Amino acid sequence: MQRTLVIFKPDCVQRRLVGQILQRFEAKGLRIAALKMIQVSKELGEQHYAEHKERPFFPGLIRFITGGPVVVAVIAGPEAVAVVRGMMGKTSGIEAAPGTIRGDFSVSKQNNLIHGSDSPESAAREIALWFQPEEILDYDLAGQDWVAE
Ligand code: PCG
Repeated sequence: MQRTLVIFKPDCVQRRLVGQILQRFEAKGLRIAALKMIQVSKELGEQHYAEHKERPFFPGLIRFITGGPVVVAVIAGPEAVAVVRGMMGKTSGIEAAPGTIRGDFSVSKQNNLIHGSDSPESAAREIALWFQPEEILDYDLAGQDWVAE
């Protein structure tokens, strides 16, 4: 069982797509291990996107991610990082394949609805940044054996 961090970005909340997209992860067979809505501070946004600090789009990205509430989740399951990345599609909604979340709902490189950790190492760093350990729950799901052996 692997964990990944998913952010339902401000555009996702404003467009009322959180439920629909979260449903895709549940239907896939992944599980919600943690979930909350927060207003992202400038400090948290800058920490989360630290690797993009030198990019020209960084100031706009921070304005975007702090521009309204987000829903943030820890999603767990077999190979959860890669599975969620695949379901999200390419960064740009213009390039993302139909059938992926961004391919189905976005036409933007920045306003691409969700973020998912890009590696298990990033997932560990990002989960520790956004959640306290006690906010992440490990629990049994009835019928789990029918989802993943
Ligand atoms: P995410 O959260 O997966 O990782 C970095 C984010 O920066 C990305 O999604 C986009 O929201 C944003 N981003 C990446 N590339 C560009 C770009 O070229 N222009 C703009 N405006 N935003 C970008």
